Amino acid sequence: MYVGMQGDRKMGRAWKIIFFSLLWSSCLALEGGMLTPKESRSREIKELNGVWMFRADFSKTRNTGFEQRWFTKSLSESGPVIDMPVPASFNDITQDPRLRDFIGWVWYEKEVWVPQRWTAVDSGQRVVLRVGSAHYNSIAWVNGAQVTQHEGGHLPFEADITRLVQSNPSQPCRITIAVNNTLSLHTLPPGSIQYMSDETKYPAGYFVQNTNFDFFNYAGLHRPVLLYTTPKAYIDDITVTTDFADSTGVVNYVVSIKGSSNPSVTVALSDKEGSVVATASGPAGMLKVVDVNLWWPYLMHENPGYLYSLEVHMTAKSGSSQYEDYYTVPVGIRTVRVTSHQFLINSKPFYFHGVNKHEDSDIRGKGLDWPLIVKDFNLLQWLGANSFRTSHYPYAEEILDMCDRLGIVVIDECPGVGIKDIRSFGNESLAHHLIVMEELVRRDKNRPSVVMWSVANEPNAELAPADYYFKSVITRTKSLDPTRPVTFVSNSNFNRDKGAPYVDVICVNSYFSWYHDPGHLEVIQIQLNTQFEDWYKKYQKPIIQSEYGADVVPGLHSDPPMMFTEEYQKIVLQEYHAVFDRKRKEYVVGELIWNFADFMTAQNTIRVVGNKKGIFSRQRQPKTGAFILRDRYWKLANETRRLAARYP
Ligand code: GCB
Repeated sequence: MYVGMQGDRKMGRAWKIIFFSLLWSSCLALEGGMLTPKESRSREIKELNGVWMFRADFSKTRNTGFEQRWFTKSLSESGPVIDMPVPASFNDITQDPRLRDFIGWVWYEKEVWVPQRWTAVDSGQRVVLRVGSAHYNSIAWVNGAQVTQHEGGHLPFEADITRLVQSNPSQPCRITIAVNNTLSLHTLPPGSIQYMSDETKYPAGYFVQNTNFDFFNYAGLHRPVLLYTTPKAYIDDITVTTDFADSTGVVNYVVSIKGSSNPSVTVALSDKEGSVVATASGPAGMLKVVDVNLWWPYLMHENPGYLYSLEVHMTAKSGSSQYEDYYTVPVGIRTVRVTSHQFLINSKPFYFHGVNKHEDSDIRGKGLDWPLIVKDFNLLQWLGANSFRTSHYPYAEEILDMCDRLGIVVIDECPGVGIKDIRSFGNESLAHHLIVMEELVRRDKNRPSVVMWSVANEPNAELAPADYYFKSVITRTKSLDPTRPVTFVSNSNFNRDKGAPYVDVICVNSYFSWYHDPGHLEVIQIQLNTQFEDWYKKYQKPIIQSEYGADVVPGLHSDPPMMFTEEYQKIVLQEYHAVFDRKRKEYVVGELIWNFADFMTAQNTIRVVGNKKGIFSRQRQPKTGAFILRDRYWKLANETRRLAARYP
């Protein structure tokens, strides 16, 4: 194989990446990996989705469940229970407004038979309980014994429950999960409880939860809960980084094994047709792929989202037992790089023409729902969107799997939204933010669709402590993953933003003619132009317009346009687009509409049953803005492809 001069240099870079990957796996503070549960020759899964027993602890202290130890026996024995679907938010399932707006501990329980072949003491299996996400604080018990606790929604957690299920194989296994949606100044997102002590106005003990973010604080078991097995010695984590030189692809891998001190590891990379294209042995190494099919974004190539499969095979001996484990990870071979004015994927300029989303829908709230997921990807493809930001928290792994396969590019955002209070910039908050970034990187590090991490949305970045705070979070994220750029999304003044010096790409939100100069469409172009010039002159970094838009109550019309009508949103979009078209020739590298679809918020005077800035309604029907964007995105896609063809 001939790689050539430039290629040799790139191979040097590849070894550097292996080194970083090793460093990366060694500097993680979290215990173990968090590989997505998958069936294989050596692994089985049992999904626990469906109807669970449920009770909200309406007691004054919200603490009765712990005082009465509800986890020690069936929930139905300690009081009344209702049916609750999992996955789903609990808020919109019943007709009870107290449950919709509930703050405190809710209790879920499910009894499950664990197959005998898992529970036999000599089965050689581990049994793991996995929760895809639960908002916000969670504690899980199995047969009354606490097995784990986790802080933070949107990211998975798990517990090895082998001993518990093997010690009682003749009984069904009782899984109890308590979830508390109370936010504090040190949670992500932050929030605070306000007690109303004036008894002439409020009932005794009355409190509300205040937040600084614009979406409903849905809670519950939001993503699948499942049991899965691995052999006792098993593949705990895999880290893959990729590169290419000319037509040769490079896949660097690091595998970590648990349960054995001298395992043997082999890896085989297969193409889409299932033919093995490279093999290696050992826990870390480099694979070369001749005539590589790169992973390309949707609409940038006729074959986007090309995925190889890396099958990792481990064998290990422990005493007289022999263990074997298989795990397959999809691999998209691609590079990401940022210059002073471009965002490069596979060395070609990439322009983000996409959306911001929410995990949000009628009835389910933030619960994972396959029909909704597939519908949304159909709409994204119809729209010609090549990207989205996971505003304002990590989305389900199931969604990111689709992005990897379809070539939809992702800015992966952590739940750092609404960090406004100065007390949320102290050490306690920072320590938690670092853990969350580590959990996020650990979960999504191998995904080709993820091209950038976003550590926050619209924090109060002008405060003095924001400097140290963002320097720490961004530096840490870069050390966890040296292969991807890092950003956060700002709405601060360009001159006073203390976090901006540390980001690789400037992401700016603005709502000209909406929150500023409402009703004055004529000021958009001049203000947007000034915004871009200010940021670019100061930082010389590529800029993404990470939010812009206007609320529309579907079906409201007015000409001349008035706020909240379809015509008004249309003109806002067109005025923004005129400026994007000038600036994308210079340093603007993307535009993400706020928002893909209408979504639920807390009730207040500026929201009409939720935020209506969607270009689709909450039920995913298009507003006029969707057609404006569709025309534009398909045109932009053609241009990006033409431009890519011109690039070496
Ligand atoms: C923003 C926020 C987003 C809101 C949006 C709005 O700047 O980042 O969470 O929903 O504005 O519509 O107000």
